[in-house]
Amino acid sequence: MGRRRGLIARSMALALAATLLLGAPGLAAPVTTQVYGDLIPPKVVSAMAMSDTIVDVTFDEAVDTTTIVAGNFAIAGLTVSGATPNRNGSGARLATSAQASQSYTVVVTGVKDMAGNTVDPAANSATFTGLAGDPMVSLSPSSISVGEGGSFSVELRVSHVGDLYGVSADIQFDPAILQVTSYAQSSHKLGTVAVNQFDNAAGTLSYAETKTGAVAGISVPGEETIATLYFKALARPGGTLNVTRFQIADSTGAAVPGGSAGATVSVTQGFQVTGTAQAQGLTDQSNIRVFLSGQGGVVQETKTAAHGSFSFSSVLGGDYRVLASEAGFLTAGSAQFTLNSGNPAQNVALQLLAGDVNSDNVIDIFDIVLIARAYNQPAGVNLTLDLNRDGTIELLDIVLAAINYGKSFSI
Ligand SMILES: [Ca+2]
Ligand SMILES: [Ca+2]
Repeated sequence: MGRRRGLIARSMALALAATLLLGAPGLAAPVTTQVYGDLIPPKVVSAMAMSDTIVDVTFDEAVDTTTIVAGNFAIAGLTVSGATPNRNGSGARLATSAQASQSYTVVVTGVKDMAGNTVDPAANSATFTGLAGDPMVSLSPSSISVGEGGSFSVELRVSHVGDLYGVSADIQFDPAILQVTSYAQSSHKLGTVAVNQFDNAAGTLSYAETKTGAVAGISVPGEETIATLYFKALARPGGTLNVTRFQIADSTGAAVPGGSAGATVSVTQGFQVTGTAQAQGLTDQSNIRVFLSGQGGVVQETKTAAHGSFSFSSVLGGDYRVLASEAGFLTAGSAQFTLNSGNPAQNVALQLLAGDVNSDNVIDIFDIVLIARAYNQPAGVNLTLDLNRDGTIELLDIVLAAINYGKSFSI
């Protein structure tokens, strides 16, 4: 490249010198770049799958577009059915048979530069990773269940794009059934959030994110989360989140053709779990952590209010337990119960026994030793050891643990 620029600069300088010597521009001798013609053959710089049936090949200079024909490009394992010039004449866009998610090598023959040099045999190939699927803008999960009044999130994802520079999506929903609870939260995969707005009266949410500057896009052979969208379910039976419009842009500013997929939201009756969780010996029963655990793990978490009261609402039907934990106390758990239309609300009372200061779910000699070693120290040293929260680690704390000696908790 540098050498070619030098040649062109020299030819221009000669033309200028000739003009000065002859004294009249119109009579300048015909000095052309042909004298110092481009002798350097074009090189293949890179290849990249743009979709599961499109591959872009880039050269290091503009090429003769009449040589951009399918027969000049070979990819082992794929059929090249078409080739068209792109990237201002220094690239080719190939139509291929369906790719798999694997490495391919494109070998170029017969492509010439503007001066007629045939592609450099030492630089006539490039490898790329195939894309196994159409470019997509989609919402994930595609199917969501939520209790009436409950909240949920859904991810805006992009998949199967070789050179993802920017993406936008407009999402439509029934505002009587669903409402956006906050702006979309970016995953910062592309960097700059260009649009992030919603209208809960109209039932629309628009999000767009892009990279900035003259840089390549990101390769998304599989699926990437671009943003997380937060909603509340107002009413049964639910509705859909439709992607009404989307655009995928590559780093040349061209649109990447693809598809989109929305999500279905099923809103069911919201069940309720209420109760109390109280830690033995404490006057302040607030801020004890309470967990509602379903078959897949914790589904909601809260903290107790005064007197240890708590509640979970908008809970889906199913089997649950309630667990409560507080530093220095043995975790407490309810028996399993089932929420359904026959049992839409469950009340649970839990008591947390004092003494499990090392949080191993057993109150034993190790806990008592830990308290005894801090005997007469202020609680500021280790609040967990001050079981009755009176400010000092002393006999009453040891006795609380000793009373519960041998008690244990198991999930
Ligand atoms: Ca313990
Ligand atoms: Ca104490």
